[in-house]
Amino acid sequence: MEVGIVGLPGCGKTTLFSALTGTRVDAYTDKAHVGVANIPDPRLPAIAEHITTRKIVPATLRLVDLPGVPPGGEPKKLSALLEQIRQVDAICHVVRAFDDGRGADPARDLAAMDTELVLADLVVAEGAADKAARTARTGEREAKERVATLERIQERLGEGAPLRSGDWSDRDKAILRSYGFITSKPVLLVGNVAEADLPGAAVVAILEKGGGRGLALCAKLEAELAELPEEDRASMLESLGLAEPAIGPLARALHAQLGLTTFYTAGDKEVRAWTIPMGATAPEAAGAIHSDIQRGFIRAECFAFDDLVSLGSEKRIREAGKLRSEGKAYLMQDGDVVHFLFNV
Ligand SMILES: Nc1nc2c(ncn2[C@@H]2O[C@H](COP(=O)(O)OP(=O)(O)O)[C@@H](O)[C@H]2O)c(=O)[nH]1
Ligand SMILES: [Mg+2]
Repeated sequence: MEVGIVGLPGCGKTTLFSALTGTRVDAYTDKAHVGVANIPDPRLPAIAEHITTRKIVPATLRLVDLPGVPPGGEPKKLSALLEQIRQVDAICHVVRAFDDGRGADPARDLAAMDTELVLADLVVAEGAADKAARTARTGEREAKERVATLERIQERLGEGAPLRSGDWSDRDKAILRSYGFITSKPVLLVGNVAEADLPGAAVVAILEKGGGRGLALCAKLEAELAELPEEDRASMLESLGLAEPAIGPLARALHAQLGLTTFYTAGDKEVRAWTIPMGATAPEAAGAIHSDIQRGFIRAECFAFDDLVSLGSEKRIREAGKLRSEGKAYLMQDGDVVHFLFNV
């Protein structure tokens, strides 16, 4: 899963990327930066309280800090950017809501960037519609349906509306996916507010006006937080009235939009969180760890995180009959703690 950070130049993408991934990057290049952010998860230390372990390993989020292109900027740079956005699974759309000396107009900036993305999809939709219309003339049923859907897609885009909103059937959605439209990707709208404007509810309301999910943060503050030693972070957060660094709500919102869930492995070597699609089977979850474990899957020994907390140890879980042995068809549940048995 890869999340692209998208937004106009100067909105704070690189600042946010550095803060979330803990990498230092030269803020003023127009190359994409790729990095990994650790997803904080209170269930990890809670598991380690009951299962003695040497190391805690959080799940991660892959982030790509994409270059910003000004509206009406160089077409070559814009098409290179659009190509990169097509590769990511979800978009984190950063909108400047702090005054950088030019004032701030998050609604305008959001619309400006969205317009570029809508236009890019419109070009793809037009090409696809022409092609589908030619195939439909040969009487192919599937192509006729495609033409009808592509007409509706063009209509929406023509009105300037992104494809993620709108009433699409499962068939339509399959067609949308097959063309990799940018505006049908899951998106999180991130308002980058001044520290004084935190928690930023007003900006979130502005961003969510056109539909979609919003979140406010202050990238500069997040960067400062990331530089602080762990033990000083809590007091700084508290003094700002914040419950946690922005990576928490950001990762949770992206997971919800991408339909992702978390399971755990726990042993004396490490307690670790893993990210999988909701509804993944036990062998698919095993594949998130290693393809060999998926291929050689025998069964999964598994219990619920909540049972570990209420019963207090693996031994008591076993005694209470809460340790389950699950086969290939088992659908993973959020918070499962799993030990996979496999052949190589
Ligand atoms: N006041 C303030 N300045 C910020 C914030 N985030 C970024 N900046 C500044 O805005 C400028 C552009 O930031 P940068 O992260 O390079 O933006 P990018 O072009 O979107 O990658 C830099 O001078 C940052 O220090 C913020 O939350 N508050
Ligand atoms: Mg940048």
